[in-house]
Amino acid sequence: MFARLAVAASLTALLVAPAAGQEVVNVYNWSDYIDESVLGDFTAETGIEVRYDVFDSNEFVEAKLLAGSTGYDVVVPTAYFLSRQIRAGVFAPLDKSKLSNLGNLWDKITKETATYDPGLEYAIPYMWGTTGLGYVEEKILERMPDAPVDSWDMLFDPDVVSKFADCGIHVLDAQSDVLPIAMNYLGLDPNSKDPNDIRAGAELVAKIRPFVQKFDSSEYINALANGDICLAVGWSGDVLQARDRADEADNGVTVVYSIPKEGAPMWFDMMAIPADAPHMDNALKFIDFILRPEVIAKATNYVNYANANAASREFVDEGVLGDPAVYPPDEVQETLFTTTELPPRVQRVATREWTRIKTGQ
Ligand code: N2P
Repeated sequence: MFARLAVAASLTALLVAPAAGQEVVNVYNWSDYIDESVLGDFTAETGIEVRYDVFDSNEFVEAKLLAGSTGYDVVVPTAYFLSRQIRAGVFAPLDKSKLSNLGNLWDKITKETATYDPGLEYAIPYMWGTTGLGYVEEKILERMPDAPVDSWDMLFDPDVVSKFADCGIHVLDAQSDVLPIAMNYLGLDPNSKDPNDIRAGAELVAKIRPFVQKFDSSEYINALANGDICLAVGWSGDVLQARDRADEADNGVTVVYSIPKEGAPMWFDMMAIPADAPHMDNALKFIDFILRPEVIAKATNYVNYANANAASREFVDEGVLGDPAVYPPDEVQETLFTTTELPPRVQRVATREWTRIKTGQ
């Protein structure tokens, strides 16, 4: 019996572990953020196996990175978090001589990411997007035919949001998105570092807390697609993936993504290499592969997130490239805002407020 178990265990090990001597790269990325065939393509070409893990929270990744020895070779935090992680010494500077495809990047986006990592010294933009509203049209209109779907009133006006509590509302568990959205709605600077502004934003969110079913950053994709919830504060591509899943299921659910007219966050997720990465060279090969126009276009076509690769445009499906929810037109872009990290003292206020909101206190 013992011997049989031991054989079974070693067989399992064979299935998950790479063959002796096989090269690997350990990648840690957001959930629902790649076409998995991209990983297979990389292995087929390089012989390097991709071990791919996913997360759905910057705070969670940051805690791991700060503790060190993650074993990851490539990690994809949001630029807002990345800047302080760079300062904390978490990442290795990129050896640009090994990134032959850098020239494909889109300067419009790298100008934005320069705020967080000037000169792309530590990180390369992977995808970018916005944070807005996802909703199930049928359920919303049934409850409120003139629902202000182009406004954050959907979330912050108690007379409006209360109408949707019964069909299910999820809000991202991401304070660095939700508090600035609330501050912006109040007419405050969404990038304010004033603790009083943070508290005012938190107060607004706390008021609508009773109507929120769950703070969640990944389940809402399927929940929207199945019509299990009717409203979410979500990330652009996630909501659009929900839309596609509902279309495919042909289940009578129409999912729509809206960038509210008052303005919404625009953010950038960046590929970086931990300073203690076990397979530094493979990490650079992986990042350089992702920088190829046809590779990142394949990912964009699958996840409905805009990338930062100008050369990829000719490989991005017309429907995706022309979708204003993926690549917002200029007049919408003007309403978007970016934010930068809070000083530690203010961050502690935000973290405390967020916990208070989530626990309903
Ligand atoms: C992918 C979410 C990525 C957006 N599911 C968060 N920056």
